Parts: sequence; structure tokens; C-alpha cells
Amino acid sequence: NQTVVIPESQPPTPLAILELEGDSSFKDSSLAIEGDVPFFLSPQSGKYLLSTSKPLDYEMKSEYHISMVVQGSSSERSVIAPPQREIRVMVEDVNDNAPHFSQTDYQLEVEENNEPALTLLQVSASDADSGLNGRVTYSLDKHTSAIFKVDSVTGQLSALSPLDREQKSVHKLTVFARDSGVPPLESQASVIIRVLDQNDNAPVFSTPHFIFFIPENAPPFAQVGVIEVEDPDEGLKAL
Ligand SMILES: [Ca+2]
Ligand SMILES: [Ca+2]
Ligand SMILES: [Ca+2]
Ligand SMILES: [Ca+2]
Repeated sequence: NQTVVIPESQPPTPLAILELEGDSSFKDSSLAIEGDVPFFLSPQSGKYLLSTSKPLDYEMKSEYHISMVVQGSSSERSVIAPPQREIRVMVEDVNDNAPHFSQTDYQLEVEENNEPALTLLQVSASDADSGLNGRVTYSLDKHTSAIFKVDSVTGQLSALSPLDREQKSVHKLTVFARDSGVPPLESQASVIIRVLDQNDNAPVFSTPHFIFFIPENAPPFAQVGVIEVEDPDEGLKAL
């Protein structure tokens, strides 16, 4: 049997030229395709041009077997050459699907002063294509703080060093999923990490020495000055 290979997503494309064998005087016999398939035959000076009737989709169906039949009153006297009775059409994969994240917005809360290399979450994207066209790798935006790392294969996102809420309380990251097709396709998801406060700062005086001058005749309990204390922690922990 004849085999034809065609990439998916092509506009209607000629695949093969077919011919009826036998007495050419049998004008009323003609070649036809059996069944409902996305192919058609167009007569061309006694022969037939087999073409696709619409773009094929590898992800829907990657292989067709087209059967040819002879129609007409004198069909018994016309035959199709055996290699052309059934034509196998192999559809070739094209990188026409971008990776698809199972979730495009991730939010999580994590306490500051985490242990190093703490796993935060795992992102996941799938790709409907085959082979390299469907092989997904993950990466972070190149401007992302070096604290964060995503495993290119597993999508596991981790904080390599301790987070400090007093330095930055919310981190917004962009994770990319890219396939390995040529050219590659990619999609992105956002991750928002809220860093929860721990009471990890002792109050400190705003200056190491306070010097106040009081008049010698000051009454008892008179205010002599204000001592300032600072604590970068949040809320009650700062009192
Ligand atoms: Ca497709
Ligand atoms: Ca494809
Ligand atoms: Ca793809
Ligand atoms: Ca804190």
C-alpha cells in the first residue's frame, strides 16, 4: 500500500495521483473514496488527484486509511492498481499547542525565616503535542530574585534562602512553561507569595544615648523628654 506523509494544519494539499487501469473506453466508471474522511478526489485528464479537504489535526487523528472504490455500470471492467486501493496517510506532528498551566494564579503564605531550600509549591503545565513539541520546561522571569528557583523539569518552586518580611513582605513571580519545539511556544503563570511575620526583631532605641536638659526647678513628674523605640516587626509584636 502507498503511504503518504503530511504535516498537520496544512491547507488542502495534493497527496497522490491515482489512475484506473483497464479499458479506457469504460467512460462511465469512476474512482471514489469510501466512507466519510477529510479527503477528496478530483479528476484530472483521465487520472485522479487525491487531496486533503481540510487541515488535519495530529492531536485528533494521526493516521488514516483511505479505501478507493470503482463506481459506475462498467465498474467490473475497471480496476485500481493494488497499491492504490488503500492509501495510508500519516499525519506529522507540528508544534501547534502551547503548554497549558493547570492553574494560572498561585497564591501562598509562608513564614519568614524559613529553612533554606524550602519547597513552596509545584506548578504544572501540559502540552498536547508529541515528542519535543510537547516537552515542557519551567523557568522564572530573569528579573526574579535569586532567592527563588524553579526546577526546570518538575516545576517545583523553592525558596533557597530565608525570607525576611521586614525586607519584602510580598513576592510576585512569573513562571514560564516552554515546550521544546522549533520555534518553541510558551505560556505563563503568576505566583504571589506573602511572607508572614515572626517576632524576630528586638526593639531598639532610636539613638544609643538620650540627653535631656531639665530646669533645676522642675516640678516632680514633669516630662523631661521622649524616648523613641523602634521595632520593625508587625503590629503587637512591635510594641
Ligand atoms: Ca493540532
Ligand atoms: Ca501538534
Ligand atoms: Ca507544544
Ligand atoms: Ca518580623
